[in-house]
Amino acid sequence: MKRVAILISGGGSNMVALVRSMTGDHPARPVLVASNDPAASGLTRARDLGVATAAVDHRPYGADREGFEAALLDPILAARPDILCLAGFMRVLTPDFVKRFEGRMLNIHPSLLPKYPGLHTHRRAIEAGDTEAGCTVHEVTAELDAGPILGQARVPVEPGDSEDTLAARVLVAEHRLYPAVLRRFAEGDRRPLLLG
Ligand code: NHR
Ligand code: GAR
Repeated sequence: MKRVAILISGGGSNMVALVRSMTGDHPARPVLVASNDPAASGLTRARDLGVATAAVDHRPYGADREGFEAALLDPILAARPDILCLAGFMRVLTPDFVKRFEGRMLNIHPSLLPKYPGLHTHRRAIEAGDTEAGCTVHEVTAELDAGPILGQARVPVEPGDSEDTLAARVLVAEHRLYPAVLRRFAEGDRRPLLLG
């Protein structure tokens, strides 16, 4: 059985989708949900689902990303994860942190990479006049949102979409895509999964 730790920063709806998927004949189980924000509502949702949680506030560390990551690493290493899933995790990770989990760390990003790495993806898609948007699960490498693609799901951009309406439609696709990719990844299958 693979052990999965999930890093969040906010509401954790992707985390909930991942945790709920890991039952029965699934090859993995959730062992930890950790957040850089002690107030993240996803932590409460994780506890309600019976998953251990940890919080390390990044703010006292200021520009000291290594210090923050060293503190975050303590509960992660104690949980002995085989796989680390970023799910709405909002802190860029240093190359040293990424190296520790090389080939074992996934992220879900709310765009059809390689389009729109980084932040404000929905605004950028609408401003560009795109008729299609979506989400990508990729392996995390030192370079932001640039690791090997493990899966993508597409959704239409509707006329009159705002950032919020598009984000909500993409989020529904995220909840389908991420559990499907994690299951395959835990089984050792890294071929890209293309949905919708
Ligand atoms: N770290 C590495 N090295 N590589 C990746 O691919 C990563 C990563 C850390 C997070 C998620 C990512 C996304 O899916 C992710 C992928 C945060 C930022 C960011 O600029 C950018 C991309 C992602 C997550 N964060 C600001 C920072 O200074 C803070 C922004 C905020 O708090 O709102 O870290 O989009
Ligand atoms: C999701 O849309 C995720 O793709 C995005 O934040 C949302 C988190 O929602 N991630 C990023 O923007 C990473 N920079 P959730 O907390 O409900 O899963």
